[in-house]
Amino acid sequence: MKLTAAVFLVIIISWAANSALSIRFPDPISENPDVTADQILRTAVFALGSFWRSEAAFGCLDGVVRTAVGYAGGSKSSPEYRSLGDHAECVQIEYDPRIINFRQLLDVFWISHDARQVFGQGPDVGNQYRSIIFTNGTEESRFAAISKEREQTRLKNSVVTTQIQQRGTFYPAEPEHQKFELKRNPFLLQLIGNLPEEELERSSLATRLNGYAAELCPPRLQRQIDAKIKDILRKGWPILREV
Ligand code: MHO
Repeated sequence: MKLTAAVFLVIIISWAANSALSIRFPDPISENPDVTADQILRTAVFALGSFWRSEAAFGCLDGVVRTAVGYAGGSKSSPEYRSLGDHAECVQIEYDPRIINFRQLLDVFWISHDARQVFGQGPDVGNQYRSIIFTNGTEESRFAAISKEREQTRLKNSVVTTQIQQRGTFYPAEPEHQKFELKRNPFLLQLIGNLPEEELERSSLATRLNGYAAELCPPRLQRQIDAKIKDILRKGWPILREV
């Protein structure tokens, strides 16, 4: 069952009341990077509207190790949020190809936005919200083209606006845009030990919780994380190490 806002509030209040005197602020967790796994990781980049949401949409998937938001697809060098020129807001996904593949990421790409929308996405208007699949040439371009055709067939009379582009430079966005959904939730941030920015950006746990905070994890995982959080609160040791 999904944790409702009311339940969440009650938990926070009782947690604060019960443990006001006993909260310990643990040292930040340093995740031991798995070097062998890191070597086989692949990277994908997609543009599908506001990068806050895009990052959250991919964060919960099994096999996604970490995500980052940034700018790509344009020509301006050193883009920034307030002056991104002709770039699009993008999410960069590092994934373990033994667990998830590019085609499965494409499936998530299509269901996470409306590729028919011209010059925007949802309420967000502008060229920076356009839909793009970046590929490394090779078979990724073929998979992208096939999936776009499939989407076009599915949507019949509307035009799928998604562009397929060779991947160029990905410019990481400013820290305040990274894991934005998670950062909106100080309770969750504290639950994982208030990691410093660089650790937060590299953390697989933060990547998942960013999706959880936006309620974009598959329902089974949302429930699983709800249960873990409840359990932690019950035990009174407010730290979450993995989900
Ligand atoms: N609708 C969003 C867009 C943010 S975005 C990262 C807003 O609240 O401004 O472009």
